[in-house]
Amino acid sequence: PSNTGRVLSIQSHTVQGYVGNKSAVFPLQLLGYDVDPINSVQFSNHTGYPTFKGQVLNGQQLLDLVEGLEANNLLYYTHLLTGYIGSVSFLKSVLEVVDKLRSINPNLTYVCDPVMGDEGKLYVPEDLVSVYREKVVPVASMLTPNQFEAELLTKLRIGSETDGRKACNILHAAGPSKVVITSINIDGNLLLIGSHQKDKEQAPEQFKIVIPRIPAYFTGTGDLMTALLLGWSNKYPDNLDKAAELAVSSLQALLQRTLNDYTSAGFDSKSSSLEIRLIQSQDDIRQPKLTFKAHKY
Ligand code: ATP
Ligand code: PLP
Ligand code: PXL
Repeated sequence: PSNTGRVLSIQSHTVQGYVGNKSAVFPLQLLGYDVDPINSVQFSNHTGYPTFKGQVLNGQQLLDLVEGLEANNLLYYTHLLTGYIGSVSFLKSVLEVVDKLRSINPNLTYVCDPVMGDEGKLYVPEDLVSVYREKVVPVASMLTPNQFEAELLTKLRIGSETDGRKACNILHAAGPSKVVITSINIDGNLLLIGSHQKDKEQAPEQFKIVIPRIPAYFTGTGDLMTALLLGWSNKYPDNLDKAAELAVSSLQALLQRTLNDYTSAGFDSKSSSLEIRLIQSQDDIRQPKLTFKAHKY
């Protein structure tokens, strides 16, 4: 339990726009964390645009960077954060990094967003799914799947709140003590379900937050959400519900600002995915107004 920490964040870098490290590093810094980004790719822009150019880091290059840190005794981290990972070989190197970091700090918290797809569509190679399920989930401390990702990891079809809670139970049994399913689509609304298993002998404490769907598509929101959950859950280690209220409140204020800015510029917000107004929302990140309430089950 601490108000701050040192985070190693292995995620995408885009020159323009906010996904991956570009949407996670700044908010964590605003919340008081030292953040060391490793850029798993460097692309001109996110892959939702008509084209993109750039470079991909391979697993050996990741291990080289970590080796350099270790050689100088710079490999002490309180947290590891990972998001979108594009290949099995890179994911396996990440698993080696987890082991290495835990050999130096056995209390390392590994926050994993198992990015695989959304709305029934995979956007990673299919062979990543079983590696996440069998190798990554067991070593994660906190997991933040969306509905589709939770289904892939548990092999459970999630059609209701009850199913969402069951999926969390299955994931706890496999490893992580904290699970947040960041969005379940239930008749037009988004439902976040959080679950904290404080004690292996007891049922997890669970809660939900209902989020009205904003009629637009955003990119980078999942990455921002996981970063905020890391930041706040470390400050409130026994109150995942409070951490989620703060994270959702920040994120929703940012999404409203993003939508308003695009709309007042005369842009049709339904025509493409919107780039989040991250820098402009720094006050909402530092000091969120609690506008969303968690309901305990
Ligand atoms: P990942 O694939 O990274 O796990 P994800 O699918 O969970 O990501 P998003 O679907 O972007 O990520 O959702 C993350 C959070 O963003 C949700 O909890 C929700 O609060 C918010 N969000 C995203 N889009 C909208 C929207 N159109 N309206 C309201 N909230 C949204
Ligand atoms: N679409 C594509 C093509 C992606 O590669 C990704 C990667 O993570 C996403 C969407 C996810 O975006 P988000 O995390 O905002 O859901
Ligand atoms: O937000 C996830 C993400 C991560 N990395 C890259 C992306 C995206 C979403 O489009 O393009 C490179």
